[in-house]
Amino acid sequence: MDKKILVTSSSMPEFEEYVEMIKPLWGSHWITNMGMYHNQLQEAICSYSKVDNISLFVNGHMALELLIQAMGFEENTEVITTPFTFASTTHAIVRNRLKPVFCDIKRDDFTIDVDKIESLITDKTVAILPVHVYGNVCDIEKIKSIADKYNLKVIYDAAHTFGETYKGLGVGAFGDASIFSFHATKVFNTIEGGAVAYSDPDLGEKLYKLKNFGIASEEVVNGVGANAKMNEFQAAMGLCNLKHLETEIDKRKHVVEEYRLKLCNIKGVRLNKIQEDVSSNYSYFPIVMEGNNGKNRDGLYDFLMEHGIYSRKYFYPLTNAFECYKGAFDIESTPVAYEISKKILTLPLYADLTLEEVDYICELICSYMCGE
Ligand code: T4K
Repeated sequence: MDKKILVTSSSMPEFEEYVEMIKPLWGSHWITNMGMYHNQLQEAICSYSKVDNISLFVNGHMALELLIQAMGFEENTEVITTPFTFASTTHAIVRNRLKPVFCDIKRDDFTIDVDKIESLITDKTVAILPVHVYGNVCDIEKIKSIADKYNLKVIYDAAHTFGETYKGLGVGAFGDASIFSFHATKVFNTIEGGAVAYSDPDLGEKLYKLKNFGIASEEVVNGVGANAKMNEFQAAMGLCNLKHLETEIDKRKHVVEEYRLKLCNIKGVRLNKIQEDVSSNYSYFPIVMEGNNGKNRDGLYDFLMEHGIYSRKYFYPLTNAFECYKGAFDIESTPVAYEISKKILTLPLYADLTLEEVDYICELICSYMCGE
């Protein structure tokens, strides 16, 4: 196959559809600061994701960073989280001058191991920040019962989970708040973008001010806010993409089913667990290279790349092993996450990936695993 296949490819509306959508902006000249499309998208996303309230942001990271800030935790207090995630999760905690305390993950769905949370709680713990990694939903009930018992806040990094439901309820409706990412690489994108889903209206007001310089009114600035507003071009992209999201998710479902069918019997390749209570958005397709005959993740990554297939090692290295945190954390405190980070590979997945392309990738995996 001559074509390069990257790990993903942004979903985009037809060019004309987007152009039609942005045309009125040349009339109004109102292109940012909670404009018409921003407000329309906020409402549309609220209803689509089945949550009480949504606050839009310029990207998922700023949504998370400012959400943590809005919680008003005392400096140097502790937040229990996992290191098997994108840089954003850990950086958002550290940039708020809080201390991440790393909990290990489960082997089967890579989410926080709830049985290991309680032993990490100290009198400095203020919150749990679990990640619904790859769209795999954490053990929500157990996390709630621990948080209730110790009076902790729960903030979900739901960056990968937009559009999913858990037991029929919007996945963003759990915990004190959740963040979604609408980055170009996500199931639903606003080019760059993100949102906080929340239920407490006071939190909504704080978020609004934090993303808009702390401005309360034209003459009153009563908070030290940042600037993290979503602009009208992003929101217009979101409104277009939202119309096609169900179709896009359905196409991704077919891609995932084809992968599962073709890879389920390959010795040494383990697939992501299917969660019965979750309506998946099919955002990522991770495989765990358990190894066979000396075949390993890095070998497969290189082999696929030689054939034009650009898989990714999400999430390697673990965030607690990042160079910028050298000496700050004990990597051995999360042995399962460490092991998985060395074995994980996310395969190409996007709505327009053809089943023939999936078959080709699977044949390559098969030939790598079975070859000498
Ligand atoms: N929490 C979690 C758990 C996250 O995974 C993320 C983001 C966040 C929080 C923060 O949300 P944001 O602030 O990003 O909204 C990508 C994404 O940039 C990032 O959003 C995502 N997680 C992370 C897992 O993946 P990179 O550095 O791997 O992206 P990059 O540029 O290498 O792109 C990967 C592939 O995507 C390319 O090979 C092709 C495709 N692509 C990329 C771009 C930029 C497109 O098709 N179109 C594009 O415009 O981080």
